[in-house]
Amino acid sequence: MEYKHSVPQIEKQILAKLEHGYGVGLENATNDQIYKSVALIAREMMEQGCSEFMAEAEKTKTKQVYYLCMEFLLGRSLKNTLFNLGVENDFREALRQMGVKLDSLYDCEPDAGLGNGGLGRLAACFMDALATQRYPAMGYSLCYEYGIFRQKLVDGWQTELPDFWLPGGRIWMHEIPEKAVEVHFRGHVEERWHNNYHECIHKDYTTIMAVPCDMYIAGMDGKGVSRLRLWKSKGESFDMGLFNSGNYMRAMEQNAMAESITKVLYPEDNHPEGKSLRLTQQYFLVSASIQDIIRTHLFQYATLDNLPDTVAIHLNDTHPVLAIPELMRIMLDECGYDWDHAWDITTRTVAYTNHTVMKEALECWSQELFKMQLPRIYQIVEEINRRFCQQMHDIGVDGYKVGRMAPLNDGYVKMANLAVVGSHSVNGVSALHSDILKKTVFNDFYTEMPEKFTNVTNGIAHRRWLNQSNPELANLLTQKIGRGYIYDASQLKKLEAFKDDKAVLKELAEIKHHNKERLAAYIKKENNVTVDPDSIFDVQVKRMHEYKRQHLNALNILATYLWLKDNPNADFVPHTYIFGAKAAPGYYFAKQMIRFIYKLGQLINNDPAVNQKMKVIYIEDYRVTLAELLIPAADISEQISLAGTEASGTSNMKFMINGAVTLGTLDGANVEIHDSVGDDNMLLFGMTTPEVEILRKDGYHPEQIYYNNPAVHCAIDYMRGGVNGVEFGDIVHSLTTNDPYMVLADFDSYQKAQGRAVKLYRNPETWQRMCLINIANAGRFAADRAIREYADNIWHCKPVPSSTAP
Ligand code: DL6
Repeated sequence: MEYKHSVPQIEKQILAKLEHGYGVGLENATNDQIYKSVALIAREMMEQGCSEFMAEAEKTKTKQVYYLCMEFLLGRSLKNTLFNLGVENDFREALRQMGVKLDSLYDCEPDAGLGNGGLGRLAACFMDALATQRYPAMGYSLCYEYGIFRQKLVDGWQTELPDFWLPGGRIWMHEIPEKAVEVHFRGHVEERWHNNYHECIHKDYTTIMAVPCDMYIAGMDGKGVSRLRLWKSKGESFDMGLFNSGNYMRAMEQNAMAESITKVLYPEDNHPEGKSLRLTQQYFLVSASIQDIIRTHLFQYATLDNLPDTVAIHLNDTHPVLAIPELMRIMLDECGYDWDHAWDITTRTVAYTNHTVMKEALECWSQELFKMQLPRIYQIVEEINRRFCQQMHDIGVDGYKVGRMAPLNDGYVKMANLAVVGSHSVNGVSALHSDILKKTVFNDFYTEMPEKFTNVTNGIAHRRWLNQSNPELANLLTQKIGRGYIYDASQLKKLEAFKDDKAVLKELAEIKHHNKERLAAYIKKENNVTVDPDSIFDVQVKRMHEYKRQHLNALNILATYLWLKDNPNADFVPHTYIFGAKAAPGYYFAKQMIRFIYKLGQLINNDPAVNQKMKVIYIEDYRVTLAELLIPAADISEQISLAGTEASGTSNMKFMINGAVTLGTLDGANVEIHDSVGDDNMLLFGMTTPEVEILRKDGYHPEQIYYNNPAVHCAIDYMRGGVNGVEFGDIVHSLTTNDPYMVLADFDSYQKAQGRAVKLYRNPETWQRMCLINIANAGRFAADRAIREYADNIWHCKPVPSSTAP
């Protein structure tokens, strides 16, 4: 597919879209109309590219990847699309000639915030890597009308506003009503013998229609394009019977209930809501997707016997795990397979990735609720459970262990157990995390079926997070090491040859400074605070969660502030601490953490005794588009979770590739970052995972640290008295009594690492060398590499052959 058009052709296309879509000429068009016209051209290019690519995949019988995930945190699409299709400059020029700035159109696009954080952003990065490497892939998710809420801080307290993104986002979607499928809920199952055949018939169910709305993600140079199919819920049809009998409200209600399924994204990260609507969403996603997959497959092959050889279905976390019983249901009830054959096909087709070891994040559903909502699926899960337990007993596994592994236990459906039982592969998302899974969460399974377990360390779409977000740095890299790294991030390693090149180090410093100026301007506009681009930009952006320990960072800031008040003439390197994070709306403690940081900012930013040296900024409504502004401007990347709690982290990789130095614990993928850059190029601190375990076992007493560490003592006492007029008793109580994430235990080590950072920063050349070494070693954290590992080791699939692929 040729995406290139001449500048006059582009101009003509835009004018045509304006006229046909909005009935306006350029002179009367709003920026929003121009944005939508350009977006539509870009979408149509991808649509065309995608159908050509899929046709090639079909012709060559290339194995297809289906990636099921409740979240795809796409952010904006316009810049990514124009960049990847290699047409950004031509569009920029065409628009310039029309008197329009392309960058101002970028700002018209809302973020597609169809996810909470790392999990959803990973899925989006993977779509890019799949397309770039020409693996035919389809993502499946839900078309939430409201994405992740917009965060508004009211005197530091998070309030949530609805994110109605569709007015600006719908332009990227192609709704295909003729491909809608039915999803059945509730009702009951009748069993009967028919022609010597045991039949299960699901009756009196409620039907919800799933309508596909397709989006596209172009790979680099557009040689592959991934499709993301988002299901929108709709009532079966308007019930005219009810309406005509005067029951207007009931008729309306039924439709509204159906549409509520995909109304809003659940805003919990690492902590699922056990609400029935969430279970409904999960089944709605998997039933529609599995039906769609089977329909497509049967159309091409007319049998499901070869499903595992031609299709890989990937479950991103446990949220879409009902795909396993759904696939079984269709094979048993609709395609006439017997259990053993259907089970063999299912387990060889499905693979599962775990994304968390947090106990509270392992999903369980009450059997009662499950049975009522999904009676036929429940029967199938019961049978999976019965056979699995039988099989384990038969090979002599002890009863307690079988109980712990069972998909049904203690009145609950245990989704992670169902995932492991029904998949051929289970992976964690960093080396450490995969190891922890084997040793703890899935140890019972690991000892019985070790061959299922593997690791794929996460990766990021480096073209978005480096080339598009940090174009100056990308230009420097291209000048020094060529364009190869754009396709093969491991080539970033070539940059290491410049680690002692003073001119290159100086250029790196200048680029960082420009990015810091850009961020400072944003902070001035949004927060009305002036920050100094010559100060250290120390950034922690991610979801607000106790295990991520933003309060460790904040406690150190408070201790530093108190110290500086006592030592006003100290030689202090100016420091700007920047935070951005949303908390789950019902997570009260996390909301208090936000307020603590916000109040700390008010205290420090308004204190003339220190505010030329320290600033604390809370960036409201952190989202993908803001990450693209913040990450390239960071000097220090805060990755300070308690060892053994963060599965991988991916912002750590984004910061690294933008030349920030990681100040972090040996947790998640930080361990591999440390392996890549070594002690000298990372600011390591804190306990290791085994040390955390030992301390827990031996008995952890945070109050002793409070009494013995003067900096901790002063800071906590200050908090007790109130920070800018607000007391934070819950945080103080938590830290000094049980301190579940061992903030105080790691405090001293954290403070020392901060001290080392400042010392190193004082010498610009030393610091820039560290930055350069981080960039040069970030290649292994590309999503392209992660996808190749999934393809080679889990999905066993190959790219669509192409004579022109780079
Ligand atoms: O794997 C993507 C991302 C990891 O980088 C984070 O470390 C991890 O916390 C996150 N996990 C989740 C789990 N959510 N649920 N359930 O978001 O996954």
